[in-house]
Formats: sequence, structure tokens, C-alpha cells
Amino acid sequence: MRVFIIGVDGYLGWSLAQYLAHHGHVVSGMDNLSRRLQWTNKVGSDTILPIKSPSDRIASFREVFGSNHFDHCAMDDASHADNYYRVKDLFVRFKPDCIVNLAQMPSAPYSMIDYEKCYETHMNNIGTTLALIWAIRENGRHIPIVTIGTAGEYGTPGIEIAEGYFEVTHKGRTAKMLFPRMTPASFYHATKCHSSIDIERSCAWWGLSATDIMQSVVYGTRHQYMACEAGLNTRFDIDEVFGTAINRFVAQAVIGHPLTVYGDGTQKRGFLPLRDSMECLRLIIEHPTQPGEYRVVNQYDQIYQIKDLAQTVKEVAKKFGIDATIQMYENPRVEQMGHFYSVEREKLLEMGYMPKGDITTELEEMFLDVMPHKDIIEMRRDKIAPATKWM
Ligand code: USQ
Repeated sequence: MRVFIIGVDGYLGWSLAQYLAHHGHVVSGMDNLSRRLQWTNKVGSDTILPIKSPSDRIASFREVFGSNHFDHCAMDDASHADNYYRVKDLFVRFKPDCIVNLAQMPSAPYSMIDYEKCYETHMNNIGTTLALIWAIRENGRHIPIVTIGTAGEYGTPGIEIAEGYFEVTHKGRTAKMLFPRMTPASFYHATKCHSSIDIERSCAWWGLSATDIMQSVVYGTRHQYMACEAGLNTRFDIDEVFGTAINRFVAQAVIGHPLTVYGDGTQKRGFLPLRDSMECLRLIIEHPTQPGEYRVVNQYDQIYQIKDLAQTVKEVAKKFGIDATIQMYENPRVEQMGHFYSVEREKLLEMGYMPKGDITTELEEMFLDVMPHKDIIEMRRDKIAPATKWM
């Protein structure tokens, strides 16, 4: 299949390009490089695993995976995915069989820092969705959309989270409804809720088709087909704004910083390794939606309490001679603790996804990848403790 990835330079996008190329798909994409040139700079952070320049990335990718990739690719700071005309033109030229939307400002804390960053998050994330659905509509061909929503759209509602539509009975009448994206966890998550509505409506009104992935927190440094030895590794952020829990805990352990558990650590979230995220995306791309179909997929490997995760990282760190400590920080976020959390997950299993729950092996690999970059993490030590507050 010909797959066009919007946001191809990011943590997931760059990983996905390699995963799909390995599986015989032809990949192209666009990226305005906001993540590497703007957003992280604004908060004084950066990837701690060095990455190549966009042009070197493309050249190395073609060398490793074949020269037919990145035809009609746009990876430069003018390639805004919310630029409808640019997006439309690239779709016409590349003729994709599937479009994956990863062009998102992905950080919950970033969206909570100040007005400017909150506004920027809304404009980028919702603007990209609008450009995408209008460009596909105008293109006139049926092109399934695969878009990364987030499990945080649901919040922690206190009942089992359904996968897409479910039956609700109210005052004696029953209706089929989308499970509410009721309590998004941040303004970032709220932008995803809005995009979900826009995409769902474009399927209902215009006959577009989409898979909206309610993806949980992804962790890891690589997948099995990533050409790290050719310098094609993906980025890895560990600061309090762009780093996520497990990735941060590993980097913290490496430099002897206490593992930063927020609150009492009894909040629960779904997690999945980078390789599982890629496998799920591949399965979804290879099981395309039909015209008019809006499919919601809940995507995770296991559900963990944050304090248990910190403990697991501490135990794995011991294998590398590291005596990690855990510290409970006053929670900078407004979120429930000790809550019920259960998420229905059938569709990916039906497509062939086999969750392994083998977090220990993943963590070992992460330590091996991260430890050689201890000096870079050390340089960013002052960006690790939580500073962005929700209140
Ligand atoms: N947490 C800690 N310590 C840390 C970092 C996080 O205890 O150092 C806790 C947070 O309080 C939260 C949980 O870990 O309860 C997850 O936080 P996170 O920063 O790992 O992830 P989150 O902000 O929820 O967002 C991440 C990605 C986002 C994606 C989302 C999936 O940044 O792009 O959409 O995970 S989900 O969370 O399932 O909505």
C-alpha cells in the first residue's frame, strides 16, 4: 500500500515509516518540523537520543529501505499540515491508499503552560484535522484515514470504557451512542476530542472513512525493524513537558534522579511499547475502513498504576547496577487517584494484535539505548522535575 504519514518526523511518525517500509509498504509524508525546531526549544528541551537532520534522514532511509520511498515528501518548516492547499497537492501527487495523521502537538503539559501554547495546540491539532478531511473530500477518491486520538479523551469515567459505540438506556429508551469523551485530561486531550467529532461528522456527512485510535501512553526507544545502526533511531524526550512516564523514569534512573511519581501514584493508565504501537497501526492500515465508516479502536498493552511502574523500573535498573530511588511529588495535574479503570479492547485482538505485557524486556532494551547518553540527560537535569501546573 502507499501510505502517507502526516507528522513523519516525530517519535511515532519516524518509527512508523520504518515499520511500514519493512512490511513492504511505500511511504511518504510531510512534517513542518515544529517538534524538533519550535515546541521543544520553547521549553528548553530536546531529544536525548541524537537524531539526523531531515534531509539526512530521508537519504539514509532510502539507502536502507529502497529508493521508492519519500516520493512527494515535504519535510521542512513550511510544510504545515494545517495548510489545506499543501496537503491537498501532496495527496494528488502521491496518490495514497491510506493517510496516517500524527501531526499533533502531543504534550498535555505544553498545552497547560500559558495562553499562547494552549492556543497553538488547538490551532495545530484541530487545524491539521480540518485540512486533512477537506483535502480528502476534495480529492474525491476513497482514502481511509488513520488518526491518533488518545485514551485521555475518555478521562477516567468510573465505568468500563467502551470501544466506540455502546448502548445507553435513559428513562426507558435505549440508543446507540459513541462512548463519551467526557473528561479530557488536559487542553491537549480536549483538542483530540474536537478532532474526533470533526472526523466522525466527515464520515457521516461526506462518506469519508476513518479509524480513530484511542492510544494509551507509548514507551520505548526502538522497534525491531528500526535501523538504529544506520542512525535512523527515533527521538526520545524525557523532560517534564514532552517526556512521558516510563521514558522519563528510565532516563531519571540513569542519572540518579529520583523517579518522579506524581501524587501517591495510584492513578492508572494504559501503556504500550513502541513496537506494539507500530504493530497496531500496521494492522489497522491493512484492515481499511469502508466509505462512511467511523471506527474507534482502543489501543493498549497493559494497564498499570504509576507507582507500580516506578517500582518495576527500579527493579530493572538494579540489573544495570543502578540503585534508583522513587519520590512522590505533589501532583502538578488535576487528576483522579485510586480510581476504577477498565477499557474494552476487542478490535485490535480480532485483527491479530497479541499483547505480551513483557515490560521487563522492553525496559532492559531502553536502559541499553539510553545509558550511553547519560551526559546529555545530565545536561537537561533541570528540565526533569515537574514544573507545569494544571491549577
Ligand atoms: N506521571 C507521573 N510522573 C511523571 C510523568 C507522568 O506520575 O514523571 C503520571 C501523570 O500524572 C499521568 C500519567 O503518568 O497520570 C501519564 O502521564 P504521561 O505524561 O506519561 O502521559 P500523558 O500526559 O497522559 O500523555 C501521553 C502523551 C500523549 C498521549 C497520551 C496517551 O504525551 O501524546 O496522547 O500519553 S493517554 O495518556 O492514554 O491519553
